[in-house]
This record gives sequence, C-alpha cells and structure tokens, in this order.
Amino acid sequence: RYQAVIFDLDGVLCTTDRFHFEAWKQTAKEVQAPFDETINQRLRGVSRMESLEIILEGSPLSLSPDEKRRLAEEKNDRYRALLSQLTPADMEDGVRETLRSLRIAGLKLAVGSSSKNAGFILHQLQAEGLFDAVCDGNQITRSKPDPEVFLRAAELLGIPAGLCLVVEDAPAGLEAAKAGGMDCAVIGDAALPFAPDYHLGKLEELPSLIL
Ligand code: B16
Ligand code: MG
Repeated sequence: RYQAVIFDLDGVLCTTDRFHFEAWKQTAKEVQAPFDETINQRLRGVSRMESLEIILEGSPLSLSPDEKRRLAEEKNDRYRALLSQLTPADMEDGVRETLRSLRIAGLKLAVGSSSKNAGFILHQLQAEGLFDAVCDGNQITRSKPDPEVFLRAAELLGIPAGLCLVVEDAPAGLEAAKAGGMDCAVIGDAALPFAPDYHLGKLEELPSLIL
C-alpha cells in the first residue's frame, strides 16, 4: 500500500552513529559535561548545533556563539576524519538486498537525513545510485522532530506523504514522520515517546512486512 520508503541515514542505512558518538565525546570532555549512551540517544536525528546545545546542558561553562561555532566545527572535523574511513563494505549486504527488493517491487526510495554530511557518506558507501531522491541537512531549515526533511523527500519523489513509509532509529525521527502524516518503522531499541507503526530488529525484516 506504500508507494515510497524514506530512509534515515545515520543508524538505519549505516552505523555512522558510532562516529558521532566518538566525535562528540571529545567535545563533552572539553566543556566538562557528562556524555553517555543516554545523552547520545537524544542527539540522533537532531542538527549539529542543537546536538551541541544538548551537550552543553550538562556543562558548567557559559559559551559565546563564536565558541559554540568553533566547538561544532571541530566536532565536524573529527567526524569527517572518521567518515573518510568508510568504504562500501560499511553498508551491510542485507541493507543493499532490502533496498533492491523494495525497488523491484516498484517502490520509490529516498534518503531523509538531518546530516549535512549525507552526500559524503553516500559517496563513501557508493550508495548514491540506490535512491530516487536524497534530502539532507543542507536542504532544510528545521531538523527532526520537524517533518520538513521527510515532506521535502516525498515532494522530490512526487509521492503524497500519506503513501510514504519512513524508516528511523531515533525518537526525533519517529516524531518527525508522524508530524508529517507518514507511517514509521523504527529499527532498534531506542526509548520511544509512542509506539511506531512497525518495530524492526533489522532492516531486512521490512520487505516481508510491507510487500
Ligand atoms: P551533521 P540522520 C543526523 O543524521 C544524526 O542522527 C545526528 O546525530 C546529527 O547531529 C545530524 O544528522 C546532523 O549531522 O553534523 O553531519 O550535519 O540520523 O538524520 O541521518
Ligand atoms: Mg538516525
């Protein structure tokens, strides 16, 4: 019944979330703020500057806008250095298989990511050709939980929002999908604000649920 599937990137198509974690860990140390998996969970899907603000909630320091920009840039430099190690092998065969079977079934596929590095990541994975459209952090003004990135992706595909399924790993992404009037499948075990339409252990489970 769906005509398109819109995939989150970090944490769904590849595990770049571990690189975000590593890169932010250093920032948290610099601003004397705690950082663990629970805090990291809140950063999933939200923009770089909003992520920094979440980390700064635990910091005793009060920073100027310039200092915040510098911290965000340094984090991004560390993150991109880690990303440059990515190869096509970092996109699991099961993920490529799943995309292929959905496409063969006639569904349009898009990426809907808050990341400004999405193009670089897809390039490193040699995965650009697997999608009909890519909407990322460079094309939006409000990041998840705002639905903008998913609505824009649906528009690029030319498919009404109500006929799109979003696949996410993050609470902010689930909220964004539902705010956009889309069904949502969530992968993994993040604590969610409400139940998604589908809950998956792995992406490979998706075709049998929706085809
Ligand atoms: P960047 P997604 C999101 O990507 C990440 O989950 C989130 O942790 C990150 O802060 C955000 O992209 C911005 O990333 O700093 O690369 O622009 O999950 O929406 O694909
Ligand atoms: Mg994600």
